[in-house]
Amino acid sequence: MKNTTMRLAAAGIVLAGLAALSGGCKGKDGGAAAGKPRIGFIVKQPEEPWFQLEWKFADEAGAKYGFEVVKIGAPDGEKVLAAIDSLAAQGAKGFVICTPDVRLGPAIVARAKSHKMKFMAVDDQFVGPDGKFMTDVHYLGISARKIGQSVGRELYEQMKKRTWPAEETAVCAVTFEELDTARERTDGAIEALIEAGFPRERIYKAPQQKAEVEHALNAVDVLLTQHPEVKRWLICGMNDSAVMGAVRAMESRGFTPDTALGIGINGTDCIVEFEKATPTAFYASVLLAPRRHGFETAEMVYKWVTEGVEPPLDTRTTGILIHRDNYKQVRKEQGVTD
Ligand code: FCA
Repeated sequence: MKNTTMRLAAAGIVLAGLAALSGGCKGKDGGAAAGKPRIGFIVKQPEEPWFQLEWKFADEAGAKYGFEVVKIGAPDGEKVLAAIDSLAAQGAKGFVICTPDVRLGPAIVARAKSHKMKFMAVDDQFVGPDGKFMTDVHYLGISARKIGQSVGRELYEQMKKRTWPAEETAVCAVTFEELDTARERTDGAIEALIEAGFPRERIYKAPQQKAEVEHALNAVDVLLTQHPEVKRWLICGMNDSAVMGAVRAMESRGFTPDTALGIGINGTDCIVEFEKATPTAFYASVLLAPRRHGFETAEMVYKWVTEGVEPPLDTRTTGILIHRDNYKQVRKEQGVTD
């Protein structure tokens, strides 16, 4: 796992390097060599299928309007600022960013301003020095609490359908509370479970230190050690990776789809689970709208820098529940086939 993460992080660095290199061949306009306008698309975790899909759909916007998308993986603040400089050097007039840390917001705004660049935040909303959202920064994200609530409701429904006795069952919420969009999702799920009638005292949080499968696995392993009495688990988390980590931790303690049930969010990173010959405890996911997050943000920034059309300040997207039996069909309908 570690090796894969490191290789992928290295790939991010290579991407950033390539982007910087291609800045060397500027055209007369100070922009792209081929005369195509450039838009940057910076993401915090280039190894996540979610972000790869955003890039893919941004490229589709580029193909439609005739601009080039410079894709950069930036897992920390230093790389983010270097990426913005590199984009400016390549003549890009704007970019889309999912920042690795929402508290970098003010630094990103300042750096973009210094290069007179327009930009939008995607997925993770910037937070100012006062701890409040920077609502003056254009943003497209998900309706996090509502999506979380739909996960909670479905977990409860499935528990009833399987006639699992509530007194033998507990909830494992893999949390990442320092990121608002993540906290809203797990809070929403917990809220809906309680509202449906699940006993509050058997809802346990497993805080992950980083939003990665391996960290979710470790956090849940600790929780399982603390609660050997629990016979059945309902699992929620901020995204597919969180729930996949939990499922792996449960499997190694002997839990199966008959005793554990997880629902993710993203609907993009979990496809491997659905493709396994035998069902796993990863029961379902909420498929978000990567096409809107990738295509529309790139399109909006492009129109902003070329036609002066300012994007809406705040756009929220929704999701659709997918599972083994319908994921191919729904993804096709939503235009999310890889
Ligand atoms: C965050 C998460 C991603 C995805 C996105 C919409 O950035 O890290 O996995 O869920 O929100």
